[in-house]
Amino acid sequence: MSPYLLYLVTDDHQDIETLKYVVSEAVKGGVTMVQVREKHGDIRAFIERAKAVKSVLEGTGVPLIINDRVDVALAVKADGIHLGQSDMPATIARELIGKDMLLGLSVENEKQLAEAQSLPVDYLGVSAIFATPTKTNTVKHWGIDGLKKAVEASKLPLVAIGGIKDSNIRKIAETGVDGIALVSAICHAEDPKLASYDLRAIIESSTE
Ligand code: TZP
Ligand code: MG
Repeated sequence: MSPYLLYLVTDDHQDIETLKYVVSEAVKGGVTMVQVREKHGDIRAFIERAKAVKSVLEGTGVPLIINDRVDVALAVKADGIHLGQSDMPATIARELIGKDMLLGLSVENEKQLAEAQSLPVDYLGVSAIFATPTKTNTVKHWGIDGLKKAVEASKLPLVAIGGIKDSNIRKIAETGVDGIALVSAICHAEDPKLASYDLRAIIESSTE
């Protein structure tokens, strides 16, 4: 099983208690990786929330990934870091984090996908598959066909993100992508554990 299979990305609008609840339930439901994504608070709040998620993940075997900030990832001793195209360059990040921490990078077009193949990263986030209210400054919507082409073109593992939910996740899984990352389909679900369980079941049944 790919470690990226069902990849929860947290919602920075949820308070810390909700954040812990969602992560805890999502892990019980079968998410395989968790990224703490903070776009609004300051660094202190980011560290506090990352530590809270880390304590929830302790002993579960589910890796903790930090979005954007290498300093926060190092400060909380996370398992990895996920960078965007305007964050610290991947080569510099790799020097700082060492060879063992996971490093992910978002690619927003074919040129970035091609360039990323020679970077010292572990996986690529294909952003965004569909338009989504969760992130409105997306550059391109790859769609299913674009994602299929990306899977063919990439030797690095790919994680699809953006607008993925129960009604379209099967089609995404069928492209051969290594993982699927979601915010609202899990964070805003009435029952994040059940949502995670159901989403994972769809992925696993479409890749058998
Ligand atoms: N990067 C590209 S789209 C996105 C991120 C962080 C948001 C995905 O959120 P949702 O709610 O799963 O569409
Ligand atoms: Mg980012």
